[in-house]
Amino acid sequence: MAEKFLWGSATAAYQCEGAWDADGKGPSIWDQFCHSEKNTTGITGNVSCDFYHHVEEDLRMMAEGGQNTFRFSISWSRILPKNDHVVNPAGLAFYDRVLDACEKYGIVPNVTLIHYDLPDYIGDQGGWCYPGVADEFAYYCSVVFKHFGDRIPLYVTINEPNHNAYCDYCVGNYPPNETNLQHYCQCAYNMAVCTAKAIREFRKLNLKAQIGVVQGCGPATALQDTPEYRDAVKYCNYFCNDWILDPAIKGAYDPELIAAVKAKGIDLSFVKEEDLEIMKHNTIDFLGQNIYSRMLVKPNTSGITAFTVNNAGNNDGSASAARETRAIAGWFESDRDPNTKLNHWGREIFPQCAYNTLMERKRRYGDIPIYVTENGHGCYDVADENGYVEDDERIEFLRNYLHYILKAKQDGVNLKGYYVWSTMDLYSWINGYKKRYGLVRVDYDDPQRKRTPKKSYFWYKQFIAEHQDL
Ligand code: BGP
Repeated sequence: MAEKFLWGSATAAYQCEGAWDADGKGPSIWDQFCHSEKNTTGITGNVSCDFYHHVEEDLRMMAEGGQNTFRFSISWSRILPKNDHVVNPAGLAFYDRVLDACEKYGIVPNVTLIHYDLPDYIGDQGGWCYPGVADEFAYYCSVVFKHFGDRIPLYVTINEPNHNAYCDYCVGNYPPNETNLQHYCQCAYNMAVCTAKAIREFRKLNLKAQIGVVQGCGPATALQDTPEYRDAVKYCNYFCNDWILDPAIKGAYDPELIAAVKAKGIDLSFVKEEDLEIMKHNTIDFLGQNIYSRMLVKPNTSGITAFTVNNAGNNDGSASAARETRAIAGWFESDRDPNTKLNHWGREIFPQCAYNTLMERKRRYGDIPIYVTENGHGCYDVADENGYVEDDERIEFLRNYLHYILKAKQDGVNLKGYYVWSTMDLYSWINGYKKRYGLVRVDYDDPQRKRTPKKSYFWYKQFIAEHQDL
């Protein structure tokens, strides 16, 4: 693999492909959810920005924008549409087309094996809590590894296990829409087993490619340094970070974490010795770290366990406006720094978190290669009559975050690449299409889904040109 620093942008299958039932694809849990009554907005990813039919154009635009890498995900239910292990050749052919375009334009693919969209037949059996999910996932991954091999130099097993498990089983805004801490733990555990079993398949093939996992949130931090605040940080890290990253990177859970989870009343009978043995021998080569915001916590004084998000995009900055919060009785709850801004979806904008996150990963996990696999700003874009967006707000966000990301690299983090979320406008989970992240605007009123590069696209091109010698 080229040792050049990778500069690119990222997408995920359900959010951009569209073509939800084309060429033999089976439904995923997101198709199922978005087509059900549970989806109160009626908005779906059925067509989205129709990447399925814009592969060539989108890859060309990336290359013209100076990008040399593209992060995307494979839809499991395009490859294995039914619960019978029969491969859909048209599914593989689609991703061959994506890889052909990557090769044509000199773009390094960084490919995630699952980005939230489990096949619906796995969902029917209990989804991530189905005890057989890891064997099914390993089978699917082995099909992908054998077919694509070293055409893909960077594989990611699962996108954001923590955030996925959190939204599925704590907030309950993603399918299967539960609020159940027991299932959160079981899901996160099964995801760790999925990663280990997929890596075991991967290693059998002796590929040159590397394999990693992508972590969603950063390390917890607090505004005060007292024993109580330090405990809140520790417990939040158990919950959001260590539970995922320790098995993936160190091959084992911290015994203190296991003790704390048990003491919380979680039944850990789903933990199996043979799984722990597989985890021990099948760890990742690199870490993908998504960076959006800070995990600011304080001691939990309310005694309440509750999780909130803002999917309405109506945060006006007032004290009562909805924001992202999480609280676990006795462990921790979210804190709020009055000196920082929130975006419309109630998420704090705090560029320094990029530095703190990367340095903390280095402190805990040493020199593991790291890619910032997502970093981006969701906002309401306004286009002129030509579809052009002067997204200065996004540019400011990216510039400030990149400042701290590159500072972490200077200070010794083994940083190998960076991806803006997202390549083009696409579906934002539950938030729909108004919350935009793209470097390229997509006109959803146009059946052809016309693309128009935004000001940020040109800014990023220039930034990359100025940062070739890293
Ligand atoms: C990450 C996900 C992405 C993307 C991004 C923005 O957690 O990996 O898929 O959606 O967040 O989040 P949202 O679309 O909810 O604003």
